[in-house]
Amino acid sequence: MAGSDIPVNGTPALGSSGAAIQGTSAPDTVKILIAGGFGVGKTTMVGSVSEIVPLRTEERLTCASLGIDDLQGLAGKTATTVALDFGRITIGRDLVLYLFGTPGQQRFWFMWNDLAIGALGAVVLLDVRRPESSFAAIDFFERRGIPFVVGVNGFHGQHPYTPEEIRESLALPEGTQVLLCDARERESSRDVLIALLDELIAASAKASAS
Ligand SMILES: Nc1nc2c(ncn2[C@@H]2O[C@H](COP(=O)(O)OP(=O)(O)OP(=O)(O)O)[C@@H](O)[C@H]2O)c(=O)[nH]1
Ligand SMILES: [Mg+2]
Repeated sequence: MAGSDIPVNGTPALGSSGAAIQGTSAPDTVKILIAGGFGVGKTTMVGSVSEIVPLRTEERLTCASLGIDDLQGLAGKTATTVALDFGRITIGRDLVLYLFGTPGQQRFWFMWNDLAIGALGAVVLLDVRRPESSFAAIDFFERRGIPFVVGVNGFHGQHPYTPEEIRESLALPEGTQVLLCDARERESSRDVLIALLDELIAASAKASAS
């Protein structure tokens, strides 16, 4: 992990965005999950957008996973997340997002409850070729009332469906944001996070108005 400025007990260390060192107030920090099914590009997204070298907990996929992990369409995949990914991105001068990528394989889903503690929102990433692999993730956040946006990772840069078609086919609640993206591209991943932030701000404004 690229080290010294990793938060301890949820508090950003001095200098994580520079604000504390300059004597101004510390930045706000927000915990975001990057979730979704097996091999949809979660680790790739955290890595593309993080401004620190991300922490990864990946293990090699070996023949022991044959018959357990469905690698259809994932010919180049050699490793899988067994605990979490961790990255960080600073938005503007006073907002730091801590990004936690979840493990995708069903046998590790028990960790999602712990990873979700304190999370304000989530990106549910899906592989446009296998959207069903992220159904459980959508269900997870819907049940807990955690705001989320859907990032559609067009593997090989292909987006055969419009956001509206995807929203309908997933029967997502009205207003759920669906964004076409490329998890390998920093700007594309950042745009998905900004859409989620807009969602969180709107949810917070709605809550204070009621
Ligand atoms: N062509 C292409 N490959 C991608 C894209 N996103 C991810 N990959 C590749 O697909 C494989 C799976 O990506 P990961 O980021 O490991 O997916 P993951 O969701 O973290 O996987 P798990 O942790 O095992 O659930 C890797 O080999 C990536 O390099 C994409 O948009 N296009
Ligand atoms: Mg991963």
